[in-house]
Amino acid sequence: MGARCAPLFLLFFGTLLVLPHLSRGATRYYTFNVTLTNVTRLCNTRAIPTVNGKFPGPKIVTREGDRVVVKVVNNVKDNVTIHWHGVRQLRTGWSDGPAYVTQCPIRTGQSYVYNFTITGQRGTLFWHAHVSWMRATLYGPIVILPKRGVPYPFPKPYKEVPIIFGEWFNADPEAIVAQALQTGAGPNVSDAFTINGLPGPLYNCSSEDTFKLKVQPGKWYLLRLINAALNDELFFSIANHTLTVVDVDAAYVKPFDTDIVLITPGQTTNVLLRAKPDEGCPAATHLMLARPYATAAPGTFDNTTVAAVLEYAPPGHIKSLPLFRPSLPALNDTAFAANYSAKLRSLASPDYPANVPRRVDRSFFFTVGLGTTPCPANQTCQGPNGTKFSASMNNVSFDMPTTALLQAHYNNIPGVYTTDFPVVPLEPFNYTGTPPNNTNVSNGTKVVVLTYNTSVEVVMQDTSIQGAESHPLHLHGFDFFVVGQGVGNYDPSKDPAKFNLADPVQRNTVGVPAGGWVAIRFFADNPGVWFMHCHLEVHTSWGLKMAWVVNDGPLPDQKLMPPPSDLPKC
Ligand SMILES: *[C@@H]1O[C@H](CO)[C@@H](O)[C@H](O)[C@H]1NC(C)=O
Ligand SMILES: *[C@@H]1O[C@H](CO)[C@@H](O)[C@H](O)[C@H]1NC(C)=O
Ligand SMILES: *[C@@H]1O[C@H](CO)[C@@H](O)[C@H](O)[C@H]1NC(C)=O
Ligand SMILES: *[C@@H]1O[C@H](CO)[C@@H](O)[C@H](O)[C@H]1NC(C)=O
Ligand SMILES: *[C@@H]1O[C@H](CO)[C@@H](O)[C@H](O)[C@H]1NC(C)=O
Ligand SMILES: *[C@@H]1O[C@H](CO)[C@@H](O)[C@H](O)[C@H]1NC(C)=O
Ligand SMILES: *[C@@H]1O[C@H](CO)[C@@H](O)[C@H](O)[C@H]1NC(C)=O
Ligand SMILES: *[C@@H]1O[C@H](CO)[C@@H](O)[C@H](O)[C@H]1NC(C)=O
Ligand SMILES: *[C@@H]1O[C@H](CO)[C@@H](O)[C@H](O)[C@H]1NC(C)=O
Ligand SMILES: *[C@@H]1O[C@H](CO)[C@@H](O)[C@H](O)[C@H]1NC(C)=O
Ligand SMILES: *[C@@H]1O[C@H](CO)[C@@H](O)[C@H](O)[C@H]1NC(C)=O
Ligand SMILES: *[C@@H]1O[C@H](CO)[C@@H](O)[C@H](O)[C@H]1NC(C)=O
Ligand SMILES: [Cu+2]
Repeated sequence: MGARCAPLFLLFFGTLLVLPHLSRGATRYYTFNVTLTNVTRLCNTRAIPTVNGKFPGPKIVTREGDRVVVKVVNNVKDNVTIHWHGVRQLRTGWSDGPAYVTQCPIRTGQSYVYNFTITGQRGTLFWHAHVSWMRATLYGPIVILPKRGVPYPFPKPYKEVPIIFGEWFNADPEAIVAQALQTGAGPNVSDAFTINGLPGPLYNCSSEDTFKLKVQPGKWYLLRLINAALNDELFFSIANHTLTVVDVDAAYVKPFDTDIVLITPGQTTNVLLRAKPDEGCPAATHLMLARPYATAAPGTFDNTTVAAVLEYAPPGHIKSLPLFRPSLPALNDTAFAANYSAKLRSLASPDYPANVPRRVDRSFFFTVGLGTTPCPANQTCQGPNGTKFSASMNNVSFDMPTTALLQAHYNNIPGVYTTDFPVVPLEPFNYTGTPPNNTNVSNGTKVVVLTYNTSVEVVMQDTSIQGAESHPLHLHGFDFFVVGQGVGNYDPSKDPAKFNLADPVQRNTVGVPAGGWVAIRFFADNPGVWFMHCHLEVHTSWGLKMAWVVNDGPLPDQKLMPPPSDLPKC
């Protein structure tokens, strides 16, 4: 091309084609100052760890293709790390955040710069602390807009609103988990759920603390739902409004309408809400409610209901208007959960293809569930039958190392982990039938090592050893495709024939069905050490976690980056 034509070429392709798809993203800088801040909820004031004094924490707004740089300064007495939940972290595992997996904690008075790009993702994710139960108060939204000039594959919303669910404790969550791990019993449950940090009018002493969403008749709203609760999957519904699900875990889905959303801790769901047109809009206040989906015994989980308010602008006199409440499924409605999950499909369009692994190089079968460990000598324990609660995958309860796994991997430090995580259960049993009489689990710091770009299938099977329960399993460093799910025991001779390899939902957290199984597939195309764990924090604390080590590939852009110079030391 002659020089004469170049400006025209640049103008044409620059504005119309090159900019949206090939332009370098912007860099977004943030400082997260972790400090104690007095917050009052349910008439109870606590000095809680917050980021920049905000609860919930600040929203990160970015675009696909951007770089995000966050300097985290720890000014509380506890150790802190921050995890960018769902961000792929391609080759930047040092910025992933789980304590003792990819980094040592940021200690009091220290700081660490997280530095990563957003690649191939658009929608909603969130950030949260990833050490002990610090994420109880340290969490906030990550909004990922499409690249500049690229539209949503659905009507452009008039406004976008994060709706982040949390769990409020009147006591210090760190003391609660410490006590539970000491006694072996289940931890005290939370005192309220929150929407954008507020418990809403259905609790004692909290009606002032209600999130209100003012909407204009006829307009479209994009609600970015995030479940940042510690220990509970949630049903969510808005009275008299149908929601259209368009995106989960920062990947578009085939839109579908529903009155009720189910969202596990670690999941996000973008829904479109159309405010009623003027004519169809009754003078009324519509409650948005969320409460748990759980099959555990009553008393072992917080079964309360959080409420927020949808009100039409200009506001009427709210108190005198009729108040409509949505109805939610029963707390233990597993059939609803199964039907809802089955509706989620990847968009799988030419612009947003579903790159599902069709062949499988390595296939794994992991049991997930609760068990026990014997009470140490000289102690009395308050878990089942005088034992301590434990939790495991393939009967291995994960022992946290004291050196970060990624550092051990990168620097070839021996003795930190072993590479013998079982590929299948060592002692098969009827996983969803009468539990075996020995419920004791083993322990270790065991990982699975994968060659770069291996295509992986993992079938995760719930166990009924301490009661069948849904476990939201979260994989760091990857999105996976949910190719199958079912009730009872997975049948390797029949079930794979029913797998969906065309448009399975793509996500980073999936509920392993209570008394059932789920099959996921992914390409191990991200070198590093990647945590996989239940996102019910109580189960993670009990050991329901493991890690994948993905080796470098042969090419320069298939290798883990070197560690940053300010990486915290153990
Ligand atoms: C963090 O916040 C505390 C309390 O507001 C303040 O004293 C301190 O200067 C802040 N530090 C940074 C690095 O912003
Ligand atoms: C919280 O409030 C108490 C009582 O007013 C006060 O003593 C304490 O210094 C406050 N803490 C913080 C972190 O602001
Ligand atoms: C973030 O990482 C990029 C790529 O490694 C590097 O060029 C840049 O200097 C880093 N930024 C900061 C603030 O560390
Ligand atoms: C709103 O929903 C409630 C039940 O949740 C129902 O009783 C009421 O009639 C509905 N109102 C309108 C205007 O649809
Ligand atoms: C809710 O929890 C309370 C206290 O933990 C318990 O007494 C009650 O039976 C539970 N309700 C349901 C419907 O499970
Ligand atoms: C759900 O709980 C109710 C009340 O506790 C109980 O009657 C019912 O059998 C449970 N259903 C399932 C499917 O477990
Ligand atoms: C148990 O108690 C005995 C007697 O007090 C003591 O000698 C022993 O060290 C204790 N064992 C443990 C594991 O604490
Ligand atoms: C409880 O533990 C005792 C002693 O180890 C054992 O004999 C008993 O069978 C156990 N009961 C149950 C229900 O597991
Ligand atoms: C497993 O246990 C369930 C429930 O008791 C039973 O229905 C099923 O037949 C058992 N499966 C096998 C393979 O034994
Ligand atoms: C536990 O089960 C095994 C195998 O099913 C059996 O051999 C053993 O006797 C049982 N032990 C107890 C204490 O019931
Ligand atoms: C882990 O297993 C070892 C035996 O391999 C046992 O001595 C130890 O008590 C177990 N630790 C926990 C926390 O269960
Ligand atoms: C914080 O982390 C360091 C490094 O791993 C560890 O030595 C220390 O015990 C931790 N402090 C607390 C309060 O957990
Ligand atoms: Cu779990």
